[in-house]
Amino acid sequence: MLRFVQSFFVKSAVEPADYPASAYPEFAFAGRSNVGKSTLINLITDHHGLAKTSGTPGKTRLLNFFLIRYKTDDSDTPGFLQLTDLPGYGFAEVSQNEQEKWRKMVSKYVEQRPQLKSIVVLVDIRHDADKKDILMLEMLRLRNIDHCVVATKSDKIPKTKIAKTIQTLGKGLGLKQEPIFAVSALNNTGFEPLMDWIQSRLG
Ligand SMILES: Nc1nc2c(ncn2[C@@H]2O[C@H](COP(=O)(O)OP(=O)(O)OP(=O)(O)O)[C@@H](O)[C@H]2O)c(=O)[nH]1
Ligand SMILES: [Mg+2]
Repeated sequence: MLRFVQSFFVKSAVEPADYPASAYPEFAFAGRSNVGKSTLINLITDHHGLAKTSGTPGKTRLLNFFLIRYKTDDSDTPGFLQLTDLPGYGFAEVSQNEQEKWRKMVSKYVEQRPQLKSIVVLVDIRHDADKKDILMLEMLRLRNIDHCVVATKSDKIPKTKIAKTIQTLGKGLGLKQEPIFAVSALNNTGFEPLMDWIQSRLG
């Protein structure tokens, strides 16, 4: 099993020139604002308050880079990777201009970050497949960027409905090979398959 044993906030950035230099594989978290990206980062790093979270959509407006020291059961030697908390998309009160800024920030990141290994796209388990998420996933497929989907807030629906719901959601999102995992930060459940998936991406 993959375990994150230490985590540090490195910096926030908008422009590629300001991204932190890093030789480590990087995993980014994308999704609608308020879906739970920052909460997920805090949970898998077991580091409360590492990424700032909020009930108000639009908390994360910059790219936030985190450095992680990890261990796996297979090796005594620790390894390093980076996580990136991407600004959320799709909240209502945002101007056209802000949306364009967001689009540029994220497309520059995926184009100009060679360390980027994979993107975890978060969706809310309670909602049907959303246009903005579908567009995000299409962009990743077109650019050949490895990715998976995490359905957050699974505590909000009955346990017995989780499997069926993510299956339907995956279809609606047009997923083919890509896996979809259900997680709950509230109950701290469902994270193991995601951690296994990340581990499988570490060379
Ligand atoms: N019930 C429940 N609430 C959650 C879960 N994950 C996140 N939340 C709540 O959802 C809200 C938004 O979480 P954030 O992690 O700040 O969301 P975000 O995706 O980082 O949002 P932006 O920074 O605006 O893009 C917070 O109030 C969290 O406590 C979950 O699994 N279950
Ligand atoms: Mg956030």
